[in-house]
Amino acid sequence: MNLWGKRNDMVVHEREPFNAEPPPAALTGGPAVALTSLDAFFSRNHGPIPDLDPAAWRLEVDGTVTRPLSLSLEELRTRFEETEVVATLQCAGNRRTGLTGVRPVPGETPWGPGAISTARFRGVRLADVLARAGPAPGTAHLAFTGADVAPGARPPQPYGGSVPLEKALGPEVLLAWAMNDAPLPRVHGAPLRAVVPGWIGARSVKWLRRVTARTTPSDAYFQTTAYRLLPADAGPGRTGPGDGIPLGPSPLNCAVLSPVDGSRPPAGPAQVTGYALGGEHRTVARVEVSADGGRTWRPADVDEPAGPWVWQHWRTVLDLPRGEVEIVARAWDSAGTTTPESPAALWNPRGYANTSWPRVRLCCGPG
Ligand SMILES: Nc1nc2c(c(=O)[nH]1)N[C@H]1C(S)=C(S)[C@@H](COP(=O)(O)O)O[C@H]1N2
Ligand SMILES: [Mo]
Repeated sequence: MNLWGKRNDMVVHEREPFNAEPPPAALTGGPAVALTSLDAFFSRNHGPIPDLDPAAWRLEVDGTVTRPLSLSLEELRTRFEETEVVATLQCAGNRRTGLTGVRPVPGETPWGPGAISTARFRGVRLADVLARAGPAPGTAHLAFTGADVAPGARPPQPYGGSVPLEKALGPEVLLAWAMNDAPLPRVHGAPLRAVVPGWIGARSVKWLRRVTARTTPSDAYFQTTAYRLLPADAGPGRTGPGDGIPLGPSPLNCAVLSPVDGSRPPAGPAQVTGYALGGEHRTVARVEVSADGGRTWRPADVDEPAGPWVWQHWRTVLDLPRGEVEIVARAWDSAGTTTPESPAALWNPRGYANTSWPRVRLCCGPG
């Protein structure tokens, strides 16, 4: 069916809004291949995909600035220095199914380990655009507003979110019009999207219309209410604007890509592969894998990071016994932080930030 130019074997959780993740095998690539092809890159949407005319489109830069700007694509391309960043985007809901195994998470997409992908983005630095507009004293946040309207937001509204000024000024934060050397696909935000490496995907706003300098974070539902980590016991009636912890930087995470959960490989030596993503400003320093549910561990070979904002693939060979086998993985980052074992300890009402040890259950037949 090739929805939105994606490969046929995407796991489509929802068609409208379109929410789809690639099968694990599509994220493996060859050794040391960090980039995800455009037809496999996951897609997370909250409303209908806009169809914007690039010739008529303009970016407004407003709010607490001394010179508000209105820029065409051509002006963005010619008046600012072009640059690139290779970035892994990860949805805050990646690996949510590990939490729904503890307790249901009603109303949220049941993402497996594929709500994460990596691309080379090309565009201009947000910091350069902001410098041209001249942020007024007191500016502390930059809010992004997209052209899509999210019917599930309360009230329905354009998708939006913000990042603090100190993050927005980082040279890695781009306004991007190209992805893997191709024009930004419509489903990924054409003609222009924000790319905020190291932060949850929700802050990389697509179909960008407006960048607003503010003294406070964005008022958008997706900043005030969604994408916040609520206490485990917060009932639906007790979750209003401002509740919980607003999610920003992505935490250390790790997943198994092969073998696939529920498969029946032959017993004997098997290649086990996966990815890990360090937290912001950190790399993955160690990954260990177990074939006996976590009693004994083997170190995996971890790829060198292809850049400071990029996931790292890992692999090892484990000897799989016959019968029921549980493969488990855990990771450490360059600051010595490690991933927590228990999904029960991480469960939260919206099912965000599952960083617990991934578990893959297999039934291994005769070799
Ligand atoms: N305008 C707009 N931007 C958006 C979204 C959206 O629904 N609308 N979804 C966000 C979320 S939650 C994620 S995880 C990423 C996904 O980016 P992708 O679809 O390019 O993979 O886009 C973010 N930017
Ligand atoms: Mo997301």
